Amino acid sequence: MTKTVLITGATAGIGAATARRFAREGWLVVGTGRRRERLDALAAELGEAFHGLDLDIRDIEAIPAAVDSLSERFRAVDVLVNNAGLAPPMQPMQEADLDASLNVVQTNISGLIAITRHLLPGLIERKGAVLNLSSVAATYPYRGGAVYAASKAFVRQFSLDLRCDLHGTGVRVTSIEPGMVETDFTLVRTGGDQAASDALYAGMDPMTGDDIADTLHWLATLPPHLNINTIELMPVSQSFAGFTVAREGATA
Ligand code: 8X3
Repeated sequence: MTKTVLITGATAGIGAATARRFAREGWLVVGTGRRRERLDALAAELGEAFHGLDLDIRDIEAIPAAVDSLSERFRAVDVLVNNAGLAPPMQPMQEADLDASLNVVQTNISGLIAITRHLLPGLIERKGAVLNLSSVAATYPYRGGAVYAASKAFVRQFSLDLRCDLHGTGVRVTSIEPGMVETDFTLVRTGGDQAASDALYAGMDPMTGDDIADTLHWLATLPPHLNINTIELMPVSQSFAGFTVAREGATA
């Protein structure tokens, strides 16, 4: 039987790659996003398998009506991919813009909770799966990442606790925790500075949206008795920097 995946934030990056991957494998794909022209472009590319749903995930009151407006063909969601998310410009908290910080909370946390809550009864009925995009930032702190990293730590812990709530239902939940992936994500994080974004990836070999889409498809098609709780991925060229010490008399 044909299965249905709903992917939030499907208009770019990991979300768009995931929409392509699932459509290619014969799934019905609902992709949510704010940019209608990008949803239309995906629909033109993927054809009847794809339905673009206008939704700003921060608008939590609009979520139930938007999801319930899906036609019968697309309404029976088997797998929810909570991908919509963003990072504010990398700034230490003492200099960060408060609105940009709260925007992250509304998108990465409130929106994710609201759409998950709305879809859970159907996911339980179909013994489906919730695949949540967290980040290595959930585990490894770095300067300028406080709100973003904390939001991703929320996603990781939410995923683990959701497993407890869903115990016995057959619904699977995974926290997917990637490191550096080359997408528009970094362009948002650098405040739209293409040169700064390019510099982050210069001379390394980052993961791609397709790498993460492959992982998501693999998770969605595992045998039903198997749950991957968390999965952490990094490009080989990214690793860990360790602790730092502030010394008297030093400037940084
Ligand atoms: C972002 C991960 O490594 O690019 O989620 O900061 S990293």
